[in-house]
Amino acid sequence: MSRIAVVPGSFDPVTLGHIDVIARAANIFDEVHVLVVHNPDKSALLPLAQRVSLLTASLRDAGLPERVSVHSWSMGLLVDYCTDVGASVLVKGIRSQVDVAYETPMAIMNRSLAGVETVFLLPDPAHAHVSSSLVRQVAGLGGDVAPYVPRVVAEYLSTT
Ligand code: COD
Repeated sequence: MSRIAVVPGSFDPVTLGHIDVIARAANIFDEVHVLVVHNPDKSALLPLAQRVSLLTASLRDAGLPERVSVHSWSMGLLVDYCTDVGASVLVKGIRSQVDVAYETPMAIMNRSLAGVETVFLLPDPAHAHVSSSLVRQVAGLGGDVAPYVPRVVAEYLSTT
């Protein structure tokens, strides 16, 4: 039986930290659905469709296999998406104790709601300080974000 994992996120925008976690997930699971989720707690910089398109181009440029696919979700619980596509695992990246505190209650809730387990992956230390919010801040203040994001994202941000 093929094991499907979902890697969810806001990806606003996708960073090299995200790509690292997605590549690690692809090394473990048969199929990986990278899910761009509308997070009502955050006001997004990029529209959902733009985030999907930058993520798709970034994964292609990173040479990830076709069993890694990009989807979007804005209709309710994350575990409903997992149930719909037959995924039993969510994959999250853990950069710090702050991520642990944020992700732990959600992981327990998702297991309780639908039996979906969460696997936490540790990042490459080279990307552990990178977040979409810092990238947005640096780009907004005119700094160079090229070391932290895929090439297509750096190009996109430099023209907006
Ligand atoms: N290195 C490693 N991992 C990283 C890095 C990095 N540099 N940057 C980000 N990550 C990880 C994050 O820890 C996270 O796991 C993932 O990548 C996505 O990060 P973001 O910032 O794009 O996305 P978030 O944190 O805004 O998450 C959005 C979600 C919708 C996934 C989240 O809010 C969530 O799981 N919501 C649950 C909705 C739900 O169903 N709630 C009810 C039951 S809990």
